[in-house]
Amino acid sequence: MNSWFTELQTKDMALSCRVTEILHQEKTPYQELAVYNTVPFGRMLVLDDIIQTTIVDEFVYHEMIVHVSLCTHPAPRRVLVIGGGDGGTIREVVKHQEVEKTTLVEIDGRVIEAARKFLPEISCGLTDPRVEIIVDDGISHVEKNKNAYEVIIIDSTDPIGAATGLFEAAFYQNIAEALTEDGLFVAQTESPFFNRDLIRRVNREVAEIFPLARLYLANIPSYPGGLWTFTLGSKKYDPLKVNKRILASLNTKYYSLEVHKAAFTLPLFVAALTK
Ligand code: AG3
Repeated sequence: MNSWFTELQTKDMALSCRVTEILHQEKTPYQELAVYNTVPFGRMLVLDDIIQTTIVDEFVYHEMIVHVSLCTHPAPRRVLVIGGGDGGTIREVVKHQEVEKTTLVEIDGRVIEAARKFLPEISCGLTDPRVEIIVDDGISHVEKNKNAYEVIIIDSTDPIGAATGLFEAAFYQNIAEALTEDGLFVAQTESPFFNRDLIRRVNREVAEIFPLARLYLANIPSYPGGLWTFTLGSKKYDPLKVNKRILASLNTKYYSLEVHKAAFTLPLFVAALTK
C-alpha cells in the first residue's frame, strides 16, 4: 500500500505521513473515526482527519497531562478525565496508588471501543478496577457533580465543533465547583505558535477563577508545531512545589522530577501569553 494521510494542521499548513494499512474507519454519531498504521508514528487514532494520538509519541502527552497534576496534589483520591476515550490518560492515572477511583467521561463510546481493539498499549488501563467509564457529555457531567474530585484532567480534541465548550470560562467555573476545596485541574491547550489567542484567553480566564494559573510545555511531534501547551488551574497547591515521594514510584519515559520543573520554564514568547 502506498498512500498518505494528511492532517491540515492549520488552513495553511499540513502534516503528511505514509500509511501502510487502514485498520479501521467508521462514522460515529459524533465524528469520523479512523485508525491507520503509519510509517513514522505507528498506529494512529484520527478523528475528523485530526491526529489524536500515536503509538510513537503518545507517552509524552499522556504522561505530561497526568503526572504534573497528580504529583502536585498530595492526595488525589478521585480523578476525573474528560474526553480521553483512547484511555492513555487513564493508563497514567492508575499508576498512582493513592487514586481510589477515576472516572472517564467520554462523549463518543465508539472511540473507547476502537482504542480497545486497535490500540491496546494505550487503552490497557481501562480494565483497572478503579476505573468508572461514563459515555456522556463532559460539560453536563461537571455541572451535575459538585465538590467531587481532587483532580480533573481535560483531555479534549481541538477547540472546534463539540469541544469548543471545553475551552470556555463557564466550563472552567463549573470545573472549579466540581473540584474539592484544594482541587486542581489541567487542560491541553494547543500550540503556542498557532493558537496564541486561545492560550492567552484561557490563561486569563483560569487566572480569574483559580488562585493559581500556570502554563507548561511538552514536545509532541504529531501535533501542529510539535511544541504543545497545557494549562493548570489550582485552588491551593502550586505545581512548582512537587511531591517527590510519589514521583519516585512512577514508571515513565518522559516525565521526571527534572522534566516537571523544566516544563514550567517558558520561552519568552510563551511566557508572554500568560501576562
Ligand atoms: N487530544 C488531542 C490533542 C489535539 C491534537 N491536535 C491536532 N493534532 N491538531 C489527544 C487525545 C489523546 N488522549
